Amino acid sequence: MQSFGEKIAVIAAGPLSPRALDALALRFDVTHLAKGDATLVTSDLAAKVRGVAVMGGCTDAFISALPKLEIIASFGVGYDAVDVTQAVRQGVIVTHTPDVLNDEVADTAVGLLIATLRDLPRADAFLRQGRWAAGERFPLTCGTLSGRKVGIFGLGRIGRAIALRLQTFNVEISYHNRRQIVDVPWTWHPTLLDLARSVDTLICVAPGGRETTHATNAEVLAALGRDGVLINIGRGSTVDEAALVQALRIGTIMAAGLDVYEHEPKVPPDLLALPNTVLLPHVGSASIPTRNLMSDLMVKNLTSWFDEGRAITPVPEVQKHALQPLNGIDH
Ligand code: NAP
Ligand code: 8YV
Repeated sequence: MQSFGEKIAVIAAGPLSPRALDALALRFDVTHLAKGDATLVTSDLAAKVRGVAVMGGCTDAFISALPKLEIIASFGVGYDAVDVTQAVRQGVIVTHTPDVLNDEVADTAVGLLIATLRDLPRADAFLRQGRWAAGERFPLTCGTLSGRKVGIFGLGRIGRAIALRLQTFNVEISYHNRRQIVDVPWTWHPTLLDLARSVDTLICVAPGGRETTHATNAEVLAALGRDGVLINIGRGSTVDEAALVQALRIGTIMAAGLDVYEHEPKVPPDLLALPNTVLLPHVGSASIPTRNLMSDLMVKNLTSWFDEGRAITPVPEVQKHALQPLNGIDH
């Protein structure tokens, strides 16, 4: 039983920033765990923890090991690593950090697209190696953004921000979502394969999870054609990495720019060895200002839940439960 003035016990799991940990410590009795892993939950934690702040995953076993748990505040907008099914079963709210990172991730996506088309990392390396100064010329690139047909897989918050940026370039834009959006000027395609057949550049910014696993497969890649470029800024699981390696190796598509991978932080050696890839270490949102906004929103979800009885940014699956029951009566 919690006595007056006693801090609520929460677990901070994963590599959360000092800013997040300090903010949590002001308000809560915090135990920092390396990750959301059931084997790290002691009986003392099981008996008292009511909230979790997490960067990374929360397994079914971890959630089940915390019978008093009310809320999981996840750092990041994508929450495919949190077992929401178990959370819902246990009546636990899950929150994430949407919107505050849209601009950063969209900027990174456009930067990655141009870097991939124009071979910018290799041009930088060429200069640093002294080859320009020594009289060599960096080869002209096959790729150019101008005149491309860009398809966006996942025209949500971030996808729209990418499309709005790309509107100012000389490109055609279309997209695939499960549902057509009525208030956008871009062409909708009912399947990802239809989209891929009508474009030469595919930007994946769809969430991970069962429904999108390996959605970008060999057939989709082949449909992009020999000038095809794949950019993945969503989740690594949405692309069949083995099929991508093969498509890049034999010239089925021209190039790929990736920020996310199937088994992070592992990147297949085959992908590393290919010259027609630009590979980033999952840095889509990774600026200090944006990570601070994400961190603050994660913490606010916890404080709002315990102070005011409402979560600020619950994930869609739990939205109807995102208010605390009043006097035992559910809303
Ligand atoms: P969002 O607003 O929920 O947008 C996701 C879009 O994907 C929606 O338009 C949705 O439309 C579509 N979608 C979902 N499931 C689909 C399916 N099975 N088939 C086709 N379309 C589908 O999410 P967001 O805030 O833009 O974030 C998108 C994702 O980006 C996150 O989930 C995360 O994985 C990733 N992300 C990566 C980074 C990074 O650092 N690289 C940073 C932030 C986010 P419908 O519901 O109509 O299908
Ligand atoms: C974060 C992300 O890097 O928000 C997301 O879905 O992928 C990134 O912004 C990630 O959540 C940190 O774990």
